[in-house]
Amino acid sequence: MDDRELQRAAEFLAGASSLCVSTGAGMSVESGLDTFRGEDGLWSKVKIEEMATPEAFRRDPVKVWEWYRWRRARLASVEPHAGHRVLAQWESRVPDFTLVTQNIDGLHHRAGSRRVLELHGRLDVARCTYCDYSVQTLDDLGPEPACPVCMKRLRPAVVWFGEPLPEDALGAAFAAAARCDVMLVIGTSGVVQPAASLVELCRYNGTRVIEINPNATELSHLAKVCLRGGCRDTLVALDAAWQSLIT
Ligand code: BV8
Repeated sequence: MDDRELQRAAEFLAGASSLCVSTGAGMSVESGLDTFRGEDGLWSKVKIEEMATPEAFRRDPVKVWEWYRWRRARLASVEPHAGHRVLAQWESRVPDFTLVTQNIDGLHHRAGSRRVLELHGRLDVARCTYCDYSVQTLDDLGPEPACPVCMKRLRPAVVWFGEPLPEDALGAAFAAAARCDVMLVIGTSGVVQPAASLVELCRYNGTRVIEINPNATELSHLAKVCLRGGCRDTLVALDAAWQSLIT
């Protein structure tokens, strides 16, 4: 990682009055979870249209639930890392701080972040396909969980492709992206919409964008600073550089 670029990013953060952080699956790699795209990504093993759409669930609910049951079991065995904890600490360091995540793993909450806008739902929540029952647990709910209230099937409380994002979270995320003076984009390929367009907003309002990603992405051209490294160590180093500017 380039020290000069790290210093520049730290100066942007030290001067920020409104900071928006947007995270994707790369944020959780160092906790042991998979990304979606790239060599060993989840989509290299299963097809989106077979597993992550409402049509797929209608076609074969048992197969789709089994895939999420496997992901839930994996999530039960991982922990947030030091990078998650750094972001939780930054909530109180900036007057206006917003954390937006595409991730469904809940690791930001477990690391202590309190104000998290979750755009794609939560893997540790299952909800009824018919009534408004839901349950937050990573216990194994079995191969075909039924709602204890109305006996209909349960599904993962995530946003599938072709489903709308939660309006409140999306609205708040766009508002934060529109007003922030620094945007930090971490561990996302910038492929999935509408999440990726949060960063596009920064093109028009002079926001300074910092990207943390070992690889170039669809969003890199919008960034003033690209920190090419893993997010855990990069966030720890960035936090230290920022602290040395303000103490
Ligand atoms: C909607 C939950 C409308 C499920 C997810 C054509 C053009 C444009 C858009 C579309 C289109 N056709 C369809 C669409 C819309 C579609 C879409 O964007 N499709 C894509 C594939 C083109 N979007 C939707 O359908 C959305 N809904 O538009 O609804 C609507 C409105 C009203 C009424 C009805 C409908 C819904 C999108 C949400 C889908 N659900 N997840 C599940 O997880 O099972 S999205 C899924 O992808 C995950 O949530 C994930 O977060 C998200 C994005 O992926 P990334 O996070 O970026 O992860 P990725 O693997 O791609 O990249 C990881 C990055 O990490 C890499 O860059 C890598 O280099 C980096 N990395 C690796 N290691 C590290 C690291 N970084 C840092 N540190 C490391 N150590």
